[in-house]
Amino acid sequence: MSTPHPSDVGRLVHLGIGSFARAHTLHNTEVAGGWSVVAFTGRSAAMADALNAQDGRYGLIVRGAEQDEVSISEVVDEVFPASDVDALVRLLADPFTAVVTLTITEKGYAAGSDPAVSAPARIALGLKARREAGVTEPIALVSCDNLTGNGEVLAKAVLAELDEETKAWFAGHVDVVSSMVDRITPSADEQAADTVLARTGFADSVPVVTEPFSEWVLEDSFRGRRPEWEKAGVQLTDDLEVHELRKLRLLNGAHTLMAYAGQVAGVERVDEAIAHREVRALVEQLWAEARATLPLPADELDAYTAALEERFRNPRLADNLIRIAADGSVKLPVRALPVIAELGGPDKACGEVAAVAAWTAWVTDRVRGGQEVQDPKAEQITAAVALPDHTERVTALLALLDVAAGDPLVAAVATEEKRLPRP
Ligand code: CS2
Repeated sequence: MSTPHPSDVGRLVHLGIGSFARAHTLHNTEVAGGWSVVAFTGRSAAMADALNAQDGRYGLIVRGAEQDEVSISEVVDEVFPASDVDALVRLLADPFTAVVTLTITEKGYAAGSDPAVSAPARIALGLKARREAGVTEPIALVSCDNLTGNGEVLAKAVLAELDEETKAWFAGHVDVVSSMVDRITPSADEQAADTVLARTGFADSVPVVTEPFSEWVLEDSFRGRRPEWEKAGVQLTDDLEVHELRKLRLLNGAHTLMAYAGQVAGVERVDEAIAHREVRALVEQLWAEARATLPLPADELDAYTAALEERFRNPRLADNLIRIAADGSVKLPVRALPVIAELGGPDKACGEVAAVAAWTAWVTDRVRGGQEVQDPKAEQITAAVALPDHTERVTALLALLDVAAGDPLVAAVATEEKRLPRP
């Protein structure tokens, strides 16, 4: 395979090149320097055509509360559509490839055994080819998705697709690394391309808009080569879990609550949701509950939530709630349900219950209003929402989150749904 961006250090293959990866993991890899990067798209192949047409370059607009900083990234050498399984297999069988990073979203880890639609199944084919090629260099698979223990989830998904021989080879040759990634990256607005052109002279069809804040914490478990991400301020740790839980429960948990409660209350963006008196009160409640489950000092948590609030209030970021509302059936079981369980039930976790109730209310409003819900369980959601009885509908929706009909959460959500702020 040709490497238009020659590197004698190593190659990183990225799966799922959306805006987030370009704002965060790939940007950090560029700052670390020296690595060749080849990327694969998510489901839509359009990003491959768009980026290849501009030699992998893209404009990165870092949008602070007062101003934009604009730079051009040149980290990506080549982009393939996800459907090009042969290209991935060739790259993974090449000893020069030492790291695979993934931003395939939460649902990507449960995509099954068909390599055409499942990244874990494609990785399994690549690892088999790597073993058959006799490669002894270790390769690291790094999950960068919002899941607790994302490395373990990835390992399980890949191992489930491996043949016996490659499974036996896996432990000696593959490191699976969990990581916590954070940088709020909205969908780029229509003016973003003009901004890149005006500031840099580069005509970009796929610019990225992101916030100034960026954090990446990785498990320190690489046996092989990896980019020197420390140069970009990335942290390596032996205790990732606390970083993951803090971010998933405080940032993503509040995001999910605002995404649904905000829209139900009639607002469209994160900055509007956090400024909405009643939605904000729910966020405060959720934070108070989630904090109680985190083994961190109070002053650290105070600083973290204060910083979050400032990030959410960024008046120029224009982060639409609809972006965050996608895939609720896979996000709530990670962000809200474990807190409710750890606190001992719904009556101890009103803010978290509100997040779940806001989801049931939002999907109901949306489907009944004739609009789509983007979710891997969209069909089941539509069927549940058709139930006319209030409790039956809530019961059917919560069943999609694996909450049993007799669970006290069902009654709590049915009650809370009626109390949510409305326009
Ligand atoms: C958001 C995340 O889409 C979502 O559900 O909560 O994309 C969030 O913006 C990132 O995790 C921030 O790092």
